[in-house]
Amino acid sequence: MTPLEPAPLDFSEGPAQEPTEDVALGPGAVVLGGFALASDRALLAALADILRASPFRRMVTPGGFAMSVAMTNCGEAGWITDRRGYRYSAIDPASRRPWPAMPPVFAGLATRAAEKAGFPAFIPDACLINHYAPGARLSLHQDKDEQDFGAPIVSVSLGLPAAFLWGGLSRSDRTRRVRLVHGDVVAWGGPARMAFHGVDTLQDGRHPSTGSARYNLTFRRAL
Ligand code: MD3
Ligand code: FE
Repeated sequence: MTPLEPAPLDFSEGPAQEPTEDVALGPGAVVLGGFALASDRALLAALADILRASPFRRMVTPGGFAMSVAMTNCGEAGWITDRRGYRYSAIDPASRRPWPAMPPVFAGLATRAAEKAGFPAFIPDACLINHYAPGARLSLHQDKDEQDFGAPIVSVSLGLPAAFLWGGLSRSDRTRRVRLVHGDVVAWGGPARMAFHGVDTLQDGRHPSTGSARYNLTFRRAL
């Protein structure tokens, strides 16, 4: 091919998106850019199966407000909130059945990401699945409903991009905005485990794999 000739278009294989760089957010927190890209189809197919048994629902906070983010879970334990408080439950209160099992493609990705981030032998027992429609947000909080803060947390972003807010160990510490795109994986542990964090209001958009939605899979050791 002569140098000035355009490359032929070929949609038959290869990534639709180039992975971004890995970035350390600080001690114990790293963004693995595009780490989930190679598994995105398998992750979304497994998610569709989970949703048949335990659909997304907007849970109510102890204060009585419906969250803007819709949630479901898979694994041995699922994070829930209602008027009685925040906690983990082995039973989906909507189906009154156990949460769907954690698909091997979910657990395998979480273990490999944690390993790459320097947290070996991470076996998650809980996966909270968040659904953001445009306008949804998650206000600044700490994840502190788990038994053992020694285990890391792994989060997988799918679909529309979001601005992740990354703070410090006090609520009043200043926050950094970190853009997370489809396929990005973040692992947090050690000194970063109790950091305040949130997700800014999701902007309108369309993603080829998810339409007008962002999904986040959060893998934790809850029990
Ligand atoms: C930083 N979800 O569900 S996990 C949540 O994009 C939640 O939906 C985010 O925060 C989302 O609780 C992604 C990001 C996360 C999780 C745990 C952390 C960030 C963290 C623990 C310490 C520091
Ligand atoms: Fe959180």
